[in-house]
Amino acid sequence: MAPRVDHQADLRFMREALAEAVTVLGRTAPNPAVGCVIVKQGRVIARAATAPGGRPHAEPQAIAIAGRRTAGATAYVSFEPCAHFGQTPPCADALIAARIERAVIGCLDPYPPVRGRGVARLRRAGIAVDIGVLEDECRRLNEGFITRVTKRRPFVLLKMAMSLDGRIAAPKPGGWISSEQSRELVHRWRNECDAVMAGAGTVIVDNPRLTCRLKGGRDPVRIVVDAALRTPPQARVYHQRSAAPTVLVTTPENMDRARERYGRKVQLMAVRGSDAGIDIRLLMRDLAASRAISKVLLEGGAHLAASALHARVVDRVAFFVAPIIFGAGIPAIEGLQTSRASHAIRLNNLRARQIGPDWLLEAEPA
Ligand code: AOF
Ligand code: ZN
Repeated sequence: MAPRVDHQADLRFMREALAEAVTVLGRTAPNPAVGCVIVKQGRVIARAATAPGGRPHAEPQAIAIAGRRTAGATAYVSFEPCAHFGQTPPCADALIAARIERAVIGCLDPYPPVRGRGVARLRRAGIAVDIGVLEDECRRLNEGFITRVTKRRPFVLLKMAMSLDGRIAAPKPGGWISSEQSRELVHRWRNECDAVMAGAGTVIVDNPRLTCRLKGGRDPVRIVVDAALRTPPQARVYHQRSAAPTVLVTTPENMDRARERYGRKVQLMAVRGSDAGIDIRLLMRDLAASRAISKVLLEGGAHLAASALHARVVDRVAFFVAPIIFGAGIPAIEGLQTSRASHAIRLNNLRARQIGPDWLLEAEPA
């Protein structure tokens, strides 16, 4: 007999599985962040998330916590249980061996050895499977992993803080544009992204640290894109005490000079140039392939933002607009050479929410 389905309960327990996954975001590379909650007779008997470093996966940990009580239980998993023998045996088999009666899955895993096969394996063993509970949230949580697997590059979130008249800096340094609340949200993003990236101009003007200053947070890899080696070696980003490295990206011709100028404290990466400097599409592909970086927080400045938009590697923009007018200074995006509105970069699904005194505008390039 098929188990009784309670949609309200499904939503509630999937939300709990998502909450588990959120706690390990940014810590499970190269694997996705997955949450698993096991429920019996309406009660949660175990919960787990993918371990830091990606293994063990969420499901076997939850099964181990539940022990013998898994027989006849329902497993809520935010991401399709794996079906392949990778570095760990298939989670689908672990659920089958645990005699789970029903599995509720947030979204499918696009990774080719798994895609749809986890579900098929469960169903073949007689487990009732429901797919797509809180699907959008589950996909969004692993948008980094999904983008890396399907597009072979990281998901790129372009974040900028600007005045009401679209400036990201006044002519001279000093003072914040966005509010403390907005800046705290950015630190939450740094905590969850694999890497944070900035261009040479931003490093020169703002001298950012690009670390995560949240309690309990962890630093992303810091990436500075500096084709011409304009950033000063004493810039703060090169002198952080951090578990994560700073990576300086420059052209192959500049590698020797970079080694001399910045020493051993930074990791160097050579990426072939386009006419304007670094080929940003190549850079992104390389970050995904060589470092398993799934999600990049691109924090400007104006030129790097323009080349990322131009190269069509930006997946979402997040613009913090502050109630302040400059009438001078650096525009948010510079160098696209759009000659008329019909040639502009269009975005879909523009939405706004208030963050303290600022507004956060988010949209996806079409
Ligand atoms: C799950 N549960 O918690 C995670 C999964 O190399 P392996 O054996 O660790 O397998 C890696 C793949 O497993 C990864 O690419 C992704 O498709 C999936 N991740 N699967 O059932 C989990 N993190
Ligand atoms: Zn697995």
